[in-house]
Amino acid sequence: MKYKMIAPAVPNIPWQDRPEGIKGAPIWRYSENPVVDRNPIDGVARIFNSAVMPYEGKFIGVFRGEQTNGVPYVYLGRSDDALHWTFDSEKVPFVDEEGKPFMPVYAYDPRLVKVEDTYYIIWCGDFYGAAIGMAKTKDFKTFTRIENPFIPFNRNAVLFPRRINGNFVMLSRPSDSGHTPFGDIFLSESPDMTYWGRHRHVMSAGHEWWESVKIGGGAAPIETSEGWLLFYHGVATTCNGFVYSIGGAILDIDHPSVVRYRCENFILTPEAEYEERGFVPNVVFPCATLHDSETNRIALYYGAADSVVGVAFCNMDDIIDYIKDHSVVRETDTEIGRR
Ligand code: BMA
Repeated sequence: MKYKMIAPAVPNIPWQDRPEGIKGAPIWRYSENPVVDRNPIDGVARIFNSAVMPYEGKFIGVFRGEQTNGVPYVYLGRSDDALHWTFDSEKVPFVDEEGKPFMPVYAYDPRLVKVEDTYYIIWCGDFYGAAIGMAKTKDFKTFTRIENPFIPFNRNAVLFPRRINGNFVMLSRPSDSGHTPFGDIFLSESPDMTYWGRHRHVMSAGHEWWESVKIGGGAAPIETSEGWLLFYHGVATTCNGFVYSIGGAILDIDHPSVVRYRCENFILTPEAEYEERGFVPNVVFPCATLHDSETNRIALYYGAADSVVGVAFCNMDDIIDYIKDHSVVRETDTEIGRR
């Protein structure tokens, strides 16, 4: 292996070898995609943009379930192989610090990140406007809401999997109240998961045409010997609406507001039928990876067409090389991001 992945070994992550004839970025779709299909549970029409994690030798995840009344919520799912999932029929029962029910008005695009001994769920919800909601759990039985980190409007928040320079670190995308036609990725720090500050700009939309409208943090960054490997989403506009693709960047390990490498090409763009066609066509939206530091294998989980969940595989060394070989960084990437 060329580069080091600084993460636990998870030898049972799903995997398929690279097929012949891959063009562009060295990443390939699971041949049995989608792994979660429509109408997965009673009362839920579609599960997509969702995040999974290794847990007790198996896998667990938080899933965006679009209810049949149209309201999105977070549902818990479990799997032995991270490909076949069973879901709780009830929404995740969030409580407040006193243990009383405290359900978000709605919750979508959940991320799931373990920092130290706690699992954090981060979503976009209503805080008198779209903003970031958060909860923590240690046992996936009690889910305690913690303070909303940011005032509206904000979306696409994801935590780094460890403290950096003593603080928790979160990426997010300040936005507006609608289908935001702009947006850069920022970073904020917190000593305690309550107070967030030392905000820094990380990277701008608009570098390349495929990400010309807005970008947003995707999967939790993976710690590597080359820096933090980030899969994010980038949005282009067309005469028929937005197109969501997946991009790749490598952030500085100690100062992650500094972008070391940023791939000028998308890593994955809607091509498969289930990505091009669906409730919202032409969307691939990354929310999590499973990764194994013994083999440097990565399984990337993404929502497809706001309808289903897909998995794509890549080898970390190859994807880092591809990002480096096609890297274009500008001043807004390489500066510390403070004005
Ligand atoms: C964004 C979010 C995502 C969704 C995407 C495409 O604004 O709502 O959940 O996948 O739009 O519809």
